[in-house]
Amino acid sequence: MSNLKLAIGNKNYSSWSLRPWMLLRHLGLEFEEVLLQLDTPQFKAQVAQWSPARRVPVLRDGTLAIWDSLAICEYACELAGRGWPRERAARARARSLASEMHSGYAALRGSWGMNARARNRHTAMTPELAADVARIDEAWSGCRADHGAHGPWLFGADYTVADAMFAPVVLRFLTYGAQLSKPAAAYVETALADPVLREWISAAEAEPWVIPGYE
Ligand SMILES: N[C@@H](CCC(=O)N[C@@H](CS)C(=O)NCC(=O)O)C(=O)O
Repeated sequence: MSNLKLAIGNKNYSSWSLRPWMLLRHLGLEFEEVLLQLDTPQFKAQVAQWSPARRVPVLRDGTLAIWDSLAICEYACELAGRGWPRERAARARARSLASEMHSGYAALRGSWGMNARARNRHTAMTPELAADVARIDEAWSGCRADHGAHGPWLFGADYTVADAMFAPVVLRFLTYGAQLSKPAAAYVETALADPVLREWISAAEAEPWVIPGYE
């Protein structure tokens, strides 16, 4: 029996939670999911019992707490013995992309917040936002050009941390109608057809909570 428990935020809004959730599911690691409702009076007290950083996501493995999405992804890869590309150069590239996503794309995050159930939202395009979208398009297209012959994901046949880190971006592009190149648009199609991501979206659609500040 698994000792893993993953604390997440609302599935509609918590982009950071989606990332390790996707990876754990794709790696076939069993875990108990605990949803802490964001923006509620009880959230701060609840999350403090899970993580010193007081944010979700947090993974508990018995008494061990692992917080921050990328650290959780790394831990999951250690448990599963996979999750990064097998080949060293591809692995380095996947780590670079995952880190770039984790630390960058401020304009994208600021303008196009994840809202898994929202469609046909429109915002003014700024040069910074356009640059973030173009950079992600370039990154995805490059991966698909180099690894597409081996399978549908960024690094071919296997779902990796890089795919998980970009999962919320796929949802943002859907919500806000990003204009993408053919290879990048095809990657969005692949990611949206993934039954694991579909399960998350369905759960987000079923959530009764609306946080006006995130809408
Ligand atoms: N760098 C962190 C970011 C985590 C984060 O900002 N989580 C948000 C929800 S998506 C949160 O817990 N917000 C609650 C708060 O700030 O009180 C990660 O990668 O996990």
